[in-house]
Amino acid sequence: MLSPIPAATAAGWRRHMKNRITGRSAFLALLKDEGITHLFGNPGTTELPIMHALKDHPDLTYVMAMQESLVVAIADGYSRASGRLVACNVHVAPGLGNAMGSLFNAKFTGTPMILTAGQQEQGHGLMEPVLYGPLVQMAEPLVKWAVEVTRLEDLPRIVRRAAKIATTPPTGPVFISLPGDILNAEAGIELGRSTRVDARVRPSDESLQALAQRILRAQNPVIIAGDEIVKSDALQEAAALAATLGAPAYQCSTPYGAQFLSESPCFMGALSRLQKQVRDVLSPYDLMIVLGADPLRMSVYSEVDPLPDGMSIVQVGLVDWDLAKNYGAEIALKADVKETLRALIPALKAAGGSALEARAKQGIAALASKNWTVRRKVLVEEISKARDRSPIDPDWLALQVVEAMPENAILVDEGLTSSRQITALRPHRDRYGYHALASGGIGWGLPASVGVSLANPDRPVVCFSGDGSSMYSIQALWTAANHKLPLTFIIVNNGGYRIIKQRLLAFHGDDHYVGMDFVDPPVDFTGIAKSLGLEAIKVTDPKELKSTLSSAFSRPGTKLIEVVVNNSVN
Ligand SMILES: Cc1ncc(C[n+]2csc(CCOP(=O)(O)OP(=O)(O)O)c2C)c(N)n1
Ligand SMILES: [Mg+2]
Repeated sequence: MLSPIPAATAAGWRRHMKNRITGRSAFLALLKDEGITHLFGNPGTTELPIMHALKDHPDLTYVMAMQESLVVAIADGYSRASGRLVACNVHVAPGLGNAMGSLFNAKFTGTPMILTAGQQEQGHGLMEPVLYGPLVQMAEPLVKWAVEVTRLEDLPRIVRRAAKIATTPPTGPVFISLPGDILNAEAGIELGRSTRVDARVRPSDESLQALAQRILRAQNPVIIAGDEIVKSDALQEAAALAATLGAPAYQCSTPYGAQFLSESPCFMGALSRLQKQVRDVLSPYDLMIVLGADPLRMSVYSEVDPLPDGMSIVQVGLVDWDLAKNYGAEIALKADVKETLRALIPALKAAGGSALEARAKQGIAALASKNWTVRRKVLVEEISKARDRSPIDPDWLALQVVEAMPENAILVDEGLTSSRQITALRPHRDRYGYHALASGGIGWGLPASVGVSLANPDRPVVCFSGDGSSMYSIQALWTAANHKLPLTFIIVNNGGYRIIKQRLLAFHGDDHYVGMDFVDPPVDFTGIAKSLGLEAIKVTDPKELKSTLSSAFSRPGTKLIEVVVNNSVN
């Protein structure tokens, strides 16, 4: 005869019997409890348990994209335009492989993302069936945490921890491998609870005072603004700091969001990624106040160092990897940008008094003839000279798009050479109003705009993309049409990789452009769009541009406008 179960164990047993749930359903229930409303994915056999369980979770919207790099980029766009945790599911080793470029991008921007992949059943994997691969090792270099679930009872702890890690600053993607036997098993398990770590910390009083004093000692400070201004919702505070000091503010050299209010009288635009130019821009200043940024992240090698000799740095942000990463800082504070500024500005005012006020007034007056707003006016006049040019001038196109966009629209930008002026033309007014390619890995824009739109159903979205970039993930058009998104794609057709040609010419003095044109045969972008279910139109005449854009932006539906532009290299 079996010995009787002790009372405590019996209670636990009864609870387990009551809570019996499959791994697949528990996984979706856990995601929902972590605030997930959309699961972005591309299914295969190893994901079938999840697809099967979706039936029991009708409140979770599955968004299908036709390749895994798109799945992750759509999720990325959703998170960047909402600040929310996102979840996406890809197909075992080849699907994770396809997703890597987009995952690289999500790592670059610190996107809070739970990426999962179905995995062959444990044990079965040992026999090396097709599709099997070391998923955890594959994902590891690009995520904050990568893990495979080996027991169903560990699933809740793993998903809870994954959500917590992804959302705790420095935020970023995490990866979970989900073997089929775990998803299909059933057990009585507790789902636990969600935790969000509140990391909105302020520096100590001593550090704040030291920072205020150091800033007040500077003769000529300059502010460098980064993405943590968006993440911590500090646009107003950052503009207030600039106004308090009368100091110019630049976006850092990799600006990929609305990281400063463009119409602030102190805003000067973004730093470029040309070392010599950045050095020249920064050389009049004696203190760089870095707000939530890797300030001088560059692209192409140069012998010139972008930081002028003798420049001092004070830096604030939660991404501690970026604090003094390349250049030592006199003061480096691991703290929330918004919270720090909320305490710093009154401290500066109290310590600086009327002398600071007078200095600020002078500083703002000195910037009045060269700030973003003034430069915009000059630029508009300059670009407008090309209004009748045929083929259409790409800068003129950018200006027309900016002028035709509805006030509340969101711009997604992967326009490469055609959007070089777009942030000098369109002001950043809210933190989710502008999103651009960050890491340099193209093919992000089209799918990201789908995610941006899904996250902001009440705002029209405009995706401005180079023709070359669009072809890395053109099937994003289908997902947009499938969800009937109020999204307009503008494809700038210059028939090739203009930026690569420019660089071959500039760096090698070579104008023999091999593999940089796609004109034989030409790509029919309107044809592609129509075949994927969109309304599409091609514009070649500069006179038709304005009316075509206004008409597209004023009507509902997902559309593509292909604009043929001048394809000269320089
Ligand atoms: C994933 C990836 N592959 C290749 C490149 C190299 N690359 C950078 S820009 C570019 C061409 C972009 O062409 P397009 O979008 O048409 O813009 P354009 O230069 O014509 O303005 C290429 C191939 C890259 N950055 N990322
Ligand atoms: Mg091109």
